[in-house]
Amino acid sequence: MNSPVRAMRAVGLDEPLFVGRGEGAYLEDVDGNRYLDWVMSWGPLIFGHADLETVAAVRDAAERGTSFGAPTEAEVELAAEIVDAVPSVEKVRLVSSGTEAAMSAARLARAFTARDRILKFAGCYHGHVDALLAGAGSGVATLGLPSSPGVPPATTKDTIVCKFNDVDAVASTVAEYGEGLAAIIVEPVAGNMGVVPPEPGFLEALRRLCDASGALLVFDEVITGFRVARGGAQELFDVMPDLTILGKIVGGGLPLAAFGGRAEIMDRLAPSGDVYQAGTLSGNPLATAAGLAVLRRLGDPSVYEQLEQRGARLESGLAPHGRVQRVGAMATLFMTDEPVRNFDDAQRADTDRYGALFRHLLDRGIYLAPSQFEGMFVSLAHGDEEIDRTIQAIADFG
Ligand code: KE4
Repeated sequence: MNSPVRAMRAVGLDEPLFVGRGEGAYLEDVDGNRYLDWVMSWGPLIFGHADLETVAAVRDAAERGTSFGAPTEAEVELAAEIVDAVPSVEKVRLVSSGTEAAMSAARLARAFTARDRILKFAGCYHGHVDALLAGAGSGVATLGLPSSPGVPPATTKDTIVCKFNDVDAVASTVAEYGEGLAAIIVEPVAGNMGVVPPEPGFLEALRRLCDASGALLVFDEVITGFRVARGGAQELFDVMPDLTILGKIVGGGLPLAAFGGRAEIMDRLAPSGDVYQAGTLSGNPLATAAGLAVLRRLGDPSVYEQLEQRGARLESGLAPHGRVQRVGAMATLFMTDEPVRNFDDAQRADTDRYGALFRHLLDRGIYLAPSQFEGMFVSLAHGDEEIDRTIQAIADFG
């Protein structure tokens, strides 16, 4: 079990799915059972499982070698695709996971501002970086307490945790710590407490507060990047961060993530600058081949028109069965009738009922995220048939 959420304990199972293969919107487990997949590897597979162009590109790349530890043209081409797509990104560094991208972006922000404090939001997840595995305390804005054993308090003492969508909490935190604040890091559309959109003005307020305090605004677009729009949430909401973290779709399902932003910030990275960051498999040729095979097709505007149509169809079908929250091709059906504006709200959802829904659907060959606090990831492989079948099965749950 190489990542906890896969264990399916959050939905009351002690035997997780073991997958044999994927194809389009479907998974097949090792016993030959077929499932309609709404997890889609947690977001990377915008064209579905075993997408023919991606598989062919990876196969071709593998025949030329799997890793060189030296620059390749594909890395430059993928960087160019990212710079072309993501409005605020002038330069980008490729890494191997979202965690590595977040860790590196945090270090870069601290170096660039010569400050240590980082403000994050309860319920937002940026990978298992020690400094960002900080849970919220009881206060409006609390100094981060380690949210896992093995994270020394010293590494989270400079992490401040605020409530998502709470502009006043952020403003008071900036007022108190402004001089020492290196960055505000946020999922511009939260996906790790279930899908929680930013309330109108929230992202703009973060931008203003960063400008006023000299802190950098970091958008963690690992999920939203290339999903809610080709240019991610920063394009959709027209709010420009100083640094952007990308993952999932950018690697086409292979281990590739990235962080990027203004050239004056990115130039601080070694070898051009003095901020150390490195990786044996950074820009790996198989991963860049997969990323390019995907990103090169996202310039077609019909991609996002289709994703929006399918997302809207799913949302309207789910609406009678709980609180649906959606942005583009990411959605969550919360087991509550109340709006979910932050992690406290999300935790009031009936997770037992969600677990019962998960098991009901799994028995009917439909694989929902094995946690209430995750999303449904619509892909271009999910057609009306898949959507309508899912809606009917949820209606049958009652
Ligand atoms: P990875 O290190 O797992 O590649 O990325 C970490 C990460 C960073 N930022 C955001 C917004 C993320 O959602 C993630 C990882 N997402 C989870 C699921 N929401 C990955 C699934 C898992 O942990 O197994």
